[in-house]
Amino acid sequence: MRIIYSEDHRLHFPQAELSGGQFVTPFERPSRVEYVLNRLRERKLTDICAPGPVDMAPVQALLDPGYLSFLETAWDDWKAAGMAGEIIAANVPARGMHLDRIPDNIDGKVGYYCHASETAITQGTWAAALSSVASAQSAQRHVAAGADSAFALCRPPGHHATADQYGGYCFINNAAVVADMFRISGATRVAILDIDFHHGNGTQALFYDRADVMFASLHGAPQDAYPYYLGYADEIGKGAGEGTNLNYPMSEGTGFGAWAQALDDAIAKITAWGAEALVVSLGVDAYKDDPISFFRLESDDFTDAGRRIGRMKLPTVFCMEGGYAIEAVGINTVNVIEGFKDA
Ligand code: SP5
Ligand code: ZN
Repeated sequence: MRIIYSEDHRLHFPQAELSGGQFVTPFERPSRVEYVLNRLRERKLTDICAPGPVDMAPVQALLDPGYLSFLETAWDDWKAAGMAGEIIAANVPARGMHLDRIPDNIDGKVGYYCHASETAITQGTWAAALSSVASAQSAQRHVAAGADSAFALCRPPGHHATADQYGGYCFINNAAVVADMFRISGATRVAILDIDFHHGNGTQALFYDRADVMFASLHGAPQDAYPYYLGYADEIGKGAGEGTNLNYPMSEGTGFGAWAQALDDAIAKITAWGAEALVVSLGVDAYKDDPISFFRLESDDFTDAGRRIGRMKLPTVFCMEGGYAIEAVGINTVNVIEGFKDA
């Protein structure tokens, strides 16, 4: 399987994540990619390439132009305003306030375009986010040109990013851009299967009213897990998109038995719907030792999951999302890929 990643992911490495009222080294850190690459090489998966340049047209077609220009200049604007540290949102438009009037002040803008203040922006964040979506796009082009599958080792991840908000370590929704590119390049129906521990709120929001992209997510129940305010089972899509959004919220301690049942149900529905291409939001934070999650998958379970996904026999692009049990991230991610290949 072709694997695509950019060294420019390193340009995004804030010093701080706001966690439990303290600033800690971000869970989402550059070494995650190293562990995946090392494991890929160990397992002789060595078709590893850098992406071509980012193609902004599909990104601009899907996302809000004001949001993209905010991200592009946020660091310079922040510094020009005399801010000493990294960009952290300290204010958000809350209940009863204007949700549609964008402040001129950079501190106000940051809050407007952010939905989770754990995520900091730093000098290289925009360049890294572009390199991440460039990897996803190269993977999509590889599959659209006839390959069975490709793995975009995206960093930063994407599935929490909406058309106009960042958060949850995500800035540009890589998987969503890939799905939309499959549509643009001729697929009638595209499915996104999100197996990251966290609900893919950004992806859901981007396609909620669309009938051409089905979104299915397995995740920690929103009552107890980030992103908290979305991801309930009764969110089924709206308008033309009614019936094409599938949420599988699960409780603390969920192991592979219940998780795999949800996976099989999602796979059956995607298959019955008639998807022509598949995008997998590949997070491995459902792992039992993940430091910020509460499912109990074992490393071997990821191989099993990959095999189930592979049996769909759809053209497939994997986009890396989360997974923070650092040493195991490589093993678990590559297990999914190997299971998929062996199906
Ligand atoms: C892509 C992805 O997996 N994003 C996840 C974002 C999670 N953000 C909330 C993190 C909450 C961390 N809580 C720390 C608990 C430490 N025991
Ligand atoms: Zn996650």
